[in-house]
Amino acid sequence: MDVDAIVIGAGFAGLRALHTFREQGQSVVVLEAADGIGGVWYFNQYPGARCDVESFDYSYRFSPELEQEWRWSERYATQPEILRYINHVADRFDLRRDIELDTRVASARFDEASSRWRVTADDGRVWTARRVILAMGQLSAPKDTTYPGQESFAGQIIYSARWPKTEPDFAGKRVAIIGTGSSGVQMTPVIARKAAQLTVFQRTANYSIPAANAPVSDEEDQAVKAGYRQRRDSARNSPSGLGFVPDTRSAVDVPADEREAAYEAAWNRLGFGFALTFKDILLNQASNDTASEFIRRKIAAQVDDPALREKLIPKDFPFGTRRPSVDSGYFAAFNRDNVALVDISETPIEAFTPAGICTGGTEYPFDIIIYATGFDAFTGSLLKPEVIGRGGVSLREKWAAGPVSFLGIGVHGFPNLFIIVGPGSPSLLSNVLLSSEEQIDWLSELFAYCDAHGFDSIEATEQAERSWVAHVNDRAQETLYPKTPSYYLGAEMPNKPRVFMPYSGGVRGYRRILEKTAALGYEGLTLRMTEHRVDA
Ligand code: N01
Repeated sequence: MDVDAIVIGAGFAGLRALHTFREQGQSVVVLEAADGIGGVWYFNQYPGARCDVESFDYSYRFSPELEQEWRWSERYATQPEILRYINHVADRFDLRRDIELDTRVASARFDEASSRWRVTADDGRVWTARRVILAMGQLSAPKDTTYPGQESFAGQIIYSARWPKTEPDFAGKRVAIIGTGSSGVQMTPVIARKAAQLTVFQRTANYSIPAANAPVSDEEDQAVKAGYRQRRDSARNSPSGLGFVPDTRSAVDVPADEREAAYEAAWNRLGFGFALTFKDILLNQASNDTASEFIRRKIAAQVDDPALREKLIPKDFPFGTRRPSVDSGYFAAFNRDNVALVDISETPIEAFTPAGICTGGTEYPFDIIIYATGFDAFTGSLLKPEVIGRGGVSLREKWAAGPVSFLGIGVHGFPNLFIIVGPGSPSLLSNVLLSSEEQIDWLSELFAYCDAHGFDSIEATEQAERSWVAHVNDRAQETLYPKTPSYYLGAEMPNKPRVFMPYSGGVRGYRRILEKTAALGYEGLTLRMTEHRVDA
């Protein structure tokens, strides 16, 4: 089958790309490995899963009618509600007819003679297209963590990002959770209420801010819908796409009592936006210390047992330099009689046994063990299929020392291949849904421009790619992020290049660069037509 554009991935970004490019008159097919749409929101069906960006902001902005129709029930939507929303969008915009489910892409190969991409599924089916859009997500390749002896364990082993369709029955069960990132933090209080006994295996204590979740009242719903355009504009013009604009002062220039009051207000309402209480929390160590110290005190106040409290307080890294969590009762869950913590930084997991897990010479018996150990972030999903560009060079080879791109969107040597919210773009340092819509809107204008001018090839120049990578690195060096090993830097996987991957210059700054690029006739891209080339 030959189409104008093949989109890989039917999550939020892939569906938006399908809708927008189809409206433009392109023929589009979306290839999706799963048997349902929704991407990460389809797979991560663990108990307690919910978004930690507010529902009104973590939703599509492209259709004012959709905005007015949809009624969010809670400030932070649960996974089932988000999946219902995604399915509603697919039906409302008649998207399903162009989505191929159960279709895992094995390879995408650029054919230089025809200037077309040839995409092959793992069952041998083939599609060809002028353009390929990679919309596979940044956190959709789960880490396949294993421990010695795992196959001997007699109970059930579950990976949080491949949650079973049949909900496990936790009643009366002894449950282990390994990992205390956002997934572990979200499921802990919920499973604690259901299971007979829950043991959390923590390697690194993380900062977490209360979600301050609440039902959305009719009054709030009406107020947001009356001013939705302004809300969207505020989000687009805020650093992270969440709508929060920081106090323009340095945290250390503010009198201590005023700073404390500002943190208290942010703690009680802002969730993820806490990091934006002052402009330099992620830029200046002394400012960050004030925020980190405040959060440590808040965590301490939630945990009754002094020894446990000590273990749960993050100590060795500045707040926000690893992705903080947003929780609904995580720390308080450890005050329950049926919840225990094992600090595996002190006593690493040695092995699984038929009965459970062995650490520090002690065997802990379990019926269910849950891995919440995260993902091969940013590049894991993009490098799973074999993507071969000009001259037979693969994306894996090209990115062997870390991902390089122009604007996070295009890669030199890979004409007409475009990445949505990939490394080199604000992606995981932003409201990802907003960032993906921003890029898709920009791409649709680029496609219209090229079609109008007869350009059939779009490719990042080598020089533009080099400059962009340098710029991404320069911006990162202005921040505290590089101080801490995190998945932003590739530290979550052994042998992964240590390169800071997301763009830390903010969604507004990034959008201005996109706009400037377009205004300059897509400077940095080689736009080519069959007979002659135009180097912009
Ligand atoms: O994964 P993580 P996650 N043995 O990488 C530990 C998004 N998200 O699935 O830090 C034992 O954050 C690891 O320890 P350490 C969000 O962007 C969003 O929780 O490597 N432990 C860490 O504690 C989030 O940041 C939402 O020392 C091992 C944990 O497992 C991202 O997804 C909800 C281990 C992994 O934490 C990923 O979150 C959920 C091992 N071998 C997720 N390997 C919402 O929007 C790793 N760990 C709500």
